[in-house]
Amino acid sequence: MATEQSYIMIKPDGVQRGLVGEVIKRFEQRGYTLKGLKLMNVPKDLAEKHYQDLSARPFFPALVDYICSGPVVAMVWEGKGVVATGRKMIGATNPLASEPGTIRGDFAIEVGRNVIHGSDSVESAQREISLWFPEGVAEWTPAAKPWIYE
Ligand code: IDP
Ligand code: MG
Repeated sequence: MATEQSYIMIKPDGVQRGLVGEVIKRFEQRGYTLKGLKLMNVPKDLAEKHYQDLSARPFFPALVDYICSGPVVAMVWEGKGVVATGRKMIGATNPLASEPGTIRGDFAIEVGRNVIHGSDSVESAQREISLWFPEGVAEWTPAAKPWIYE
């Protein structure tokens, strides 16, 4: 199995609204493996680095303020196809365009309060994981692995 990882982050609105357990439940139940997890307040420079590709966009200052407005839950999830599948589970950037059944489609309305982040490619995931987890992540193999992968 490829050890593909994705950086998944519950944004401050998701934490404030009590959606931490719901999000974790969905990734766990799909069969993905939690490799890193922490609740943290986000320093402004970290938010700016995370969203550096969007720095020229008019909504960038509001986006940074949003991410720094309360604690986030930073996570690393691992498993086959977790980057692309994680994006599908999260739904479209604009929650009004997110399908019901996705996290944003079930729990959000506005793009500036869309509950969750997920890496958009394996390369982005590697960059984001080293940014948010410079200390590294946990090493373990779930006992259920042979019941999830053939
Ligand atoms: P993504 O989170 O679905 O990958 P990106 O285009 O990478 O979407 O944008 C990052 C985040 O910036 C979005 O999740 C959303 O919170 C915010 N954002 C994106 N577009 C807009 C916008 O047009 N107005 C306000 N916020 C936006
Ligand atoms: Mg993105």
